[in-house]
Amino acid sequence: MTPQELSQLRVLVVGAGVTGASVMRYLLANDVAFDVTDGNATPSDKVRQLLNEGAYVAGLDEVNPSNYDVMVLSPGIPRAHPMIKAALAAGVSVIGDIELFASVVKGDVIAITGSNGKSTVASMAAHVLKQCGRQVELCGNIGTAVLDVLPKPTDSNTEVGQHSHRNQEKNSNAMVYVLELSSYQLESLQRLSPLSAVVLNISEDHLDRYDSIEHYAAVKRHVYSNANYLVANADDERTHPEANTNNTLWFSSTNEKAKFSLKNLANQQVLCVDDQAVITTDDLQVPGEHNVANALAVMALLHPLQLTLKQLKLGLSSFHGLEHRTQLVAEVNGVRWYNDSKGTNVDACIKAIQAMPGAVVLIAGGQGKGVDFAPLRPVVSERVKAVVLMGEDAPKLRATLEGASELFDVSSMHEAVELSKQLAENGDVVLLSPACASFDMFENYQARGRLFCESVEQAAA
Ligand code: UMA
Repeated sequence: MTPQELSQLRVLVVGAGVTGASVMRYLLANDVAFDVTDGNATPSDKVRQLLNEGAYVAGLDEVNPSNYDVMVLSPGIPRAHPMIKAALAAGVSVIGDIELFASVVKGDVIAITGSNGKSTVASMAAHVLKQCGRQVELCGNIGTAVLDVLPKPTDSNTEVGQHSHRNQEKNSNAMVYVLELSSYQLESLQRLSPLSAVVLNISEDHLDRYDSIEHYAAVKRHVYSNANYLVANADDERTHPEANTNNTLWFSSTNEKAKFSLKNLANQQVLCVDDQAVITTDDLQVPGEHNVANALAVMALLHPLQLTLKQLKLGLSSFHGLEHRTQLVAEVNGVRWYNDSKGTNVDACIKAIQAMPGAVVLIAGGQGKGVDFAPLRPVVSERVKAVVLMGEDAPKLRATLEGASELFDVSSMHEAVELSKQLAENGDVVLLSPACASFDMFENYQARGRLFCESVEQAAA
């Protein structure tokens, strides 16, 4: 829905967080009138300034859906919310910010979703492109709302309001938008036409919002609709598109027959495109097998942009990983401390433990989002000498892990770090990888990771 179309309609922005504020800025810049609603009783100063002449409806339940034609829904608010259900039943269009972005974006879009690794893959892809001198915007679930990176309507050489990237003459320096998309964002999306799109993997997550893992996977696979190239993980069936066409690009870290695969060449593990070597695993700067799969996914996603093998190698070998993602933060008295605060589900936590170089003292817990922690048990019993538990779902984790390792309970990050310091010996690793969301104790996973790093610094002093 373009700004021109929106300006004829009665618009409500639902949610006034990062997404809502960016939607308001976009509507304001395009002269579209709107109202806003949020669960907060009063608007923040920032929201008040953006509101212009619109109304603020405190509480979603206070909204009368028949007052609106279109609602722009923030991803954290479920479409099953009673007010949204009533709006849908009354024929109101309920769209997300990605839909607004899709209707005006010019340039190539690369869309990335999956349960784990999406921020790493999106950042790695953006890094490789930047190393090649391409203009890149990295946005979406990773933190910068997509509408905030679009050129403003007044910027020269940019006509916002047309949907046309593929038919345009190709310009090697056209903008590439690398989008990290959550399942929540995909729920409210109809017509994004990415150049390439991937579902990296599927594991249990967000089962407080979906009734089954199949339902969650189907929402993720929605990213393939209208994609020019469909990048799929041959090792994970739930990522496979419905039909395998010439435009499906397969990657695999276990099957050498995949187009993008890991091959054993002259006793070296090499990431390849068909039979052409790109980079050895030793030259990747990010640890663990899952990062081999992430790098293969990046190679497949960027394939349509026709980078040279040398460019790919240079980009991949100079990517050092993300903050809060198996990030080595300190080494004190032979103990290495890793921050994996972004490990917000069970699968991410398992991968992080497996990527660690020594016996692990694990700090875990928070909001488990209704998932089953049982898959953690084997790896904890094999690799983890002690688990320090915190947060809302600590009792549930304790019940699952009882007998698999030594278990301890703490009530703050500071306490978790102090106790871990006593438990870890020379050669061990202390890993914060909570397998849970952070919202019970922190503003977000970044705040949790920062407090961990600060506490480690204090403990080391
Ligand atoms: N709100 C309500 N009622 C609700 C839920 C929220 O009124 O039931 C209001 C809150 O008062 C708040 C606003 O809605 O004012 C927050 O909206 P939101 O929860 O949609 O979050 P945003 O601030 O808009 O941030 C969102 C993403 N958050 C979620 O999807 C939960 C951010 O992803 C994303 O970076 C940002 O848009 C920009 O695209 C974060 C996330 O946690 C990292 N994502 C989840 C994940 O990765 O697991 C999906």
